Amino acid sequence: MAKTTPTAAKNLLTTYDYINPKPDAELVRKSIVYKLIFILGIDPKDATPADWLNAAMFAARDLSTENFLSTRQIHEKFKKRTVYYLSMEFLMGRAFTNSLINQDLYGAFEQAFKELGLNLADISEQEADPALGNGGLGRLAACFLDSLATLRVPAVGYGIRYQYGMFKQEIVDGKQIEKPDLWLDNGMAWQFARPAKRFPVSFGGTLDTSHYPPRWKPAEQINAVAYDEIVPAFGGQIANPLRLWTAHTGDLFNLASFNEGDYFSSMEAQMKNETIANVLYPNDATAVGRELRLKQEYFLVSASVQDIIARHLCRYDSIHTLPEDVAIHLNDTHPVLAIPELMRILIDDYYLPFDQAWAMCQKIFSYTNHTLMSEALEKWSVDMMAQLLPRHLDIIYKINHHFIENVVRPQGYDDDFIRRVSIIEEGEQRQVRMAWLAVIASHKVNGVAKIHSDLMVSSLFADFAALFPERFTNVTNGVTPRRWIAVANPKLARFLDKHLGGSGWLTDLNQLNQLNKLVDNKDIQNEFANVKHAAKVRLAEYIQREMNITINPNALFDVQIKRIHAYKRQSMNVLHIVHRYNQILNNPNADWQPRVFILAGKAASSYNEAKQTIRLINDIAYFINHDERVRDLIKVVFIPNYSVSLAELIIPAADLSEQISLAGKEASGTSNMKFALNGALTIGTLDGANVEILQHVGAENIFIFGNTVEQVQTLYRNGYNPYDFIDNDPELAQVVNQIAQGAFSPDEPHRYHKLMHNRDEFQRYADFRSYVNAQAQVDKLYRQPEKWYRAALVNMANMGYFSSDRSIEDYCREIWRIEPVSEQELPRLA
Ligand code: T68
Repeated sequence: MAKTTPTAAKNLLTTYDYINPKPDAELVRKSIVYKLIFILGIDPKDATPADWLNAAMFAARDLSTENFLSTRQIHEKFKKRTVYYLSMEFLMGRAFTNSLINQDLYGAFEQAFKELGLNLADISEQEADPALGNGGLGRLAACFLDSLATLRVPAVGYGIRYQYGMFKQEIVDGKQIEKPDLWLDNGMAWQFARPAKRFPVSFGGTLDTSHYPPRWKPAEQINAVAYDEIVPAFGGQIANPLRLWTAHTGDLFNLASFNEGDYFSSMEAQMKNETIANVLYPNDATAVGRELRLKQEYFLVSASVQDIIARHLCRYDSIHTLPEDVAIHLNDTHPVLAIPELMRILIDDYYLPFDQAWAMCQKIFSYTNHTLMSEALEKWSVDMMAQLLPRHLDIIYKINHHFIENVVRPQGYDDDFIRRVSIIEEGEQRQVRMAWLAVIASHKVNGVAKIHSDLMVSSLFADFAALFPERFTNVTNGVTPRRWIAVANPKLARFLDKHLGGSGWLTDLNQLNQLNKLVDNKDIQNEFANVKHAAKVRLAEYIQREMNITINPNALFDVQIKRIHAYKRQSMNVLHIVHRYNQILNNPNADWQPRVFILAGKAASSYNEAKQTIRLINDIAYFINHDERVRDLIKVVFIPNYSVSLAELIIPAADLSEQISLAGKEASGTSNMKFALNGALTIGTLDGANVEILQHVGAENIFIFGNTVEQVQTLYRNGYNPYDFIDNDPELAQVVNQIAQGAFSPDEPHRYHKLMHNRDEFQRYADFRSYVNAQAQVDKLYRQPEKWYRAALVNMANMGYFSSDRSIEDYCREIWRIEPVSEQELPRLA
């Protein structure tokens, strides 16, 4: 295409003539109305709020498109080495408000809507929240894209455009019901369809090994078609792409059944393949091993690797320069098939010798591990892979052979060691260990918090750390202050602007440090308390409106929002709530600190224990909220359908952040950072990034409790017995018995028997007493507002380190070796 473009047209974009300088409210209003009429074909007098939103999103998209296209030009002109971030999940959250804030257009749009007799905030609420991810891992990817753009790092995100994202959660009679999430139903104005960007992805068939390289004759083929989402930098001229692939029935007639003239069965097979990108697997932290999931993973990486190579060949005429031009990052093991896919293309299509292709791969790939839990480690059966991806399996065997013979054996390791590090796990059913493949192929492997990276090296990857000690590193996670303060908590943003002398903190979060000087100032404490109170009122109104539950904004808001999982111990939170309830009934006239317990989160649809936990929370909420003896001293609220946009509403309103996973199990956590950044105090274990938050805020400003990793391991080693703890703590025993015997489920007394009397894999009972004691400290501090708000300010002041900008700088320096676009490389504005 490019070759046929006339020279005059080629130069059009470099001049920046169209949109810049920045539009005022009048221009914005005209643009919105224009989009409504001429793009959407809707008469303004008939337009619904959703129509206005779509029109406004088109108008806003226009304003970042020039940056988006010129960024691409800069990258090409200066041949910028680029990082490609491959992830099965991107939890971007709503795009509209974020794009207005990042481009400093919020005021103009607000005014424009005012002139139209509409309210920008209400219109923004119309936007669907694209939930193309499960939880922390997907949201981390979204924070990273924001930071990559803002830091002007040449980067492309690659993911899947699931037609159905994370399911919509409804609560019916206390139970989770899953409904499809129709995020595309109102259109998706923010994405560009790229019908011309398509790559064939093949599956199945046979491998003819009588040639070298062997010939893969696939049985099925489908096209991956791109949609590009603009990721605008904050305040800058840069915008990077997030490229999401959909599956389309191809016009590829080289398949067996077409050749045999069996049109309908061929079409049927193709239609089945179109379902590849239909739905996100809602399994957080559990491997599923389903064929469709393997197909999805291959679909993502095959399209992405082909695209990366095509982009490279636009700039360079040789495939050999790929490692200088390209870094590919694997977000967990889900995209690990990119390794054998790149090998396949280099060997089969470019005729590179195995060793040369392998050396290139080892320069190109890096991998982040997000969990040490064995049930979450991806393994694919050799049989399934042989069926679906015979050439890739063949390459994996060759990689394994090369690794064992050239790396392991020469160092004198024994057969037992070799069995442990082999990519192929032997057993009744042979399995491909994806994490092993990732480690062997990558030049860097990182964990997501210090404690996690240390454990990774001493446990999961200990054998590999002996082989390649320099390969392992840590990059502690971070969160973007643009979304988690500017978008989520505008009042806090104004507060910070005022006391930090401008909005520089938004791109240099260490400036929050200056707050340290102000934490004893009573006026500032009060001002912050007012910001917090306003956020609590806003959340209380939502809860009143949506759930018809009245909560008191003056109570302490105690919040645990995250996926429901046994290791995160929502049920330990429940033990404390019931214990507190008992104490209040025993001693109704004591001076109790009123609390609202707020929980939210989804349970994987096949995870029974997590679903029972949701039901327990709701049963207890119903029971306690209706017990008049408790008055307003405890309220329990389970907010349905947790999402990024709900997090934006809840986090600013939290006083207390519950980060209570069993030590050693939560790789990092990222909501812990968002809460502290919004001035909540943490009650938490020495797990994940809590450990580093403690180091940054100081022990007086955080409530740490529970066993350490070492203590947890000792308990396991000695044969952990939950009754050692239940039988020695009468108050705990009372709580366990109440729940197990139906005090909160009188219609079905045994409903929670199993949940309470299981083997307590995550040692809730061992940590219970220490947790309850820490909760008493929380009450005590909250009753001294000066001390509480001082501590809250100290937390905020010391969160600079937890900006995703810092994480991305670490990745660029230590892992990807990527330079951002410099000031000089930016085009000069007309
Ligand atoms: C999370 N992992 C970690 N996994 O649990 C959390 N898994 O500690 C960490 O802060 C975060 O990653 C970012 O590093 C996940 O969220 C998943 O969502 C997931 C999805 C599919 C399969 C397995």
